[in-house]
Amino acid sequence: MKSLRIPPFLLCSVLCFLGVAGRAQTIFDDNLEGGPGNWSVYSYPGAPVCTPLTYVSTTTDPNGNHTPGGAFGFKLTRASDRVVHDLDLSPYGTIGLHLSLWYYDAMNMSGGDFEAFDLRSPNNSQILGFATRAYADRPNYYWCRVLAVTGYDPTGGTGYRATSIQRTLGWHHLEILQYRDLAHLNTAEFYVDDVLALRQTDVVDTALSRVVLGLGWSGNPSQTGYTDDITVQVVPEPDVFSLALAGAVTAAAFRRTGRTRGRRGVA
Ligand SMILES: [Ca+2]
Repeated sequence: MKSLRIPPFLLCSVLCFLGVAGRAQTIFDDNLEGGPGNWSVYSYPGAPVCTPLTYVSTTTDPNGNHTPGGAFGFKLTRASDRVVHDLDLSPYGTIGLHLSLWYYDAMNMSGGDFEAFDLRSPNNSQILGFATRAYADRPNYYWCRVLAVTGYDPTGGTGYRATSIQRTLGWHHLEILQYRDLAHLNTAEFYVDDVLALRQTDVVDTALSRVVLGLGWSGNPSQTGYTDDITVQVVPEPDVFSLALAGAVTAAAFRRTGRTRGRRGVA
């Protein structure tokens, strides 16, 4: 049996392609060790006036940092605390995003203590987020937020959807994945500590370029958690990559086969 010889340039191209497909591209990464300068206080016409999250260090807040070897993070205190970071997506075209952040849940179960984190469009037409709040019917569970859906909305317009993942004291990894490839155009996934909290498949497809930390609504009494290590990556488009890769491999095989057949024909 003949071994398939792949030209070095093609092998390099395929390996490079696999590398791109297998490694998500990070477009924002903030462990808050360099200060709070990446974040600005949320401001929107008609919205309540917001306040900044408190930049803390472990000298005053032992639970205020998640970064290994680091010392700084954000503390959520007032319910009006809310900051944003706007992403420049112009170099990327149509992409989905993967927001990863760490959240210290202080397990404040008093009514109205409410911490929220989300990815959203700058005009607030779409919001994909997490919330922790002591709702009367699910007092210690995570909630996910999908504001705009193409199907029936059972949330009464708030977008808050219950999960079955219980809150516990301490640091937790919250992740939101927005897919925008054609095969998953309306899909978003939410994970808590690597466990799927919600997969929504009727999400209105919208470019999301704003990261929001904090509730920002003083109708609630407080926020009492911490957040740190906020990262945004481009969501690989598996079908597109797979199709392209399959196409490249098929093309290589076809060229190989074509040459072989040609040689046989000559021989
Ligand atoms: Ca930190």
